[in-house]
Amino acid sequence: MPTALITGVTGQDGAYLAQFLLGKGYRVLGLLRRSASSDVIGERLRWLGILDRVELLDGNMSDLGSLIRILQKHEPDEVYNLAAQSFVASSWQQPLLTGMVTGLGAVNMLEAVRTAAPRARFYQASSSEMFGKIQEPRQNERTPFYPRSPYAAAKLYAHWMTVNYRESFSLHASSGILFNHESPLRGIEFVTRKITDGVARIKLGLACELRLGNLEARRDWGHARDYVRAMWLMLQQPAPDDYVVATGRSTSVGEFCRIAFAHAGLDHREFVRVDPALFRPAEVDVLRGDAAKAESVLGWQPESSLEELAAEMVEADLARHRRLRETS
Ligand code: NDP
Ligand code: GDR
Repeated sequence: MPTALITGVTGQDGAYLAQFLLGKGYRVLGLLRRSASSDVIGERLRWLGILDRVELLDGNMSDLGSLIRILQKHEPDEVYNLAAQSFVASSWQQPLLTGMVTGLGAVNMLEAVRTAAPRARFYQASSSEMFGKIQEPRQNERTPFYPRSPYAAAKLYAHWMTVNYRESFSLHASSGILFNHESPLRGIEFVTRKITDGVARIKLGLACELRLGNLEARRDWGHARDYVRAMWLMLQQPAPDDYVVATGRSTSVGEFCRIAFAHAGLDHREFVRVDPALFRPAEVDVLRGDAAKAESVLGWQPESSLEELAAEMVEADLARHRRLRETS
């Protein structure tokens, strides 16, 4: 039975990846940072019904010793580095922490792998945010980067360190440059989930408006369940490499609102208000990925459409708010 270690296992992607790997017969270990709110830890794993099947190990991306000890003890075959301060808007408020966790945290894990498990295959969660102020209308593995936030700059450092450790120490280290991917398990601060949660509240009479920032921003949105499959495929290749993972379809925040509200039989124009306080200091205006390499080398293709994704998210938020209403 192969063993995989996932950092960020309590996040959206970590939960779906754990479910995917368990389905493939892996022993799944997850790095868990200590929290005073232990009652809500593992909520996403519980939602997927796999909390008792993932072995949670105490550690932190900022503590190299904890990472080395975990690798020495468990000798994983695959390490998926998903942990990060991942919210772009917060990275202007906490640029140093973002650099330490999202940037240096990845290097801590690379050092730990190099030291304690050099034969393990390593995956780094790189991001389309690294393209930032885009240099080409469709972004692929050869498109120059132009990060526009402390988060993106930290991810770019982690990305190049992954490439560097691959070239310097012959690690099987791959980097997935993933475009935005969403699901019912998406954090509520991210725009798609904020919208589907808002739709559910408005539909159930719990709210009368939804305040958003830049409705013109365009993103290439896919389903997280499809994207964790691409992570695994990268580590099954004989040689490590970098891959863009995207749908190739770019949609505005305003259009996502239209789709999500329409699913609940509502007209978004009646409820969405633009709040200038929610605009970012520097915006990534548009992203659209070209995943031709992932398609040809990995045989990867997305399965969910944007409409299916929005419908699944709205339904999950409606069900959640109905449950909360019944139990309160
Ligand atoms: P989430 O924000 O949902 O999850 C982040 C995870 O990192 C959580 O498990 C969190 O733990 C953990 N974490 C944060 N700080 C530390 C720390 N100091 N030590 C240990 N663990 C820590 O992110 P996603 O699941 O959406 O994304 C996964 C990865 O992929 C991230 O690196 C993200 O930047 C990247 N990415 C995401 C994309 C997306 O569209 N979702 C696209 C491209 C890249 P806790 O639960 O305790 O907070
Ligand atoms: P992003 O995701 O920054 O692309 O990073 P987010 O959903 O936060 O923003 C997408 C776009 O929507 C605009 N926007 C708003 N965003 C939020 N959060 N809240 C609002 O009210 C709002 N109104 C408009 C934003 O300005 C932006 O243009 C995500 C994260 O998962 C990263 O970790 C990951 O690397 C990238 O996706 C790819």
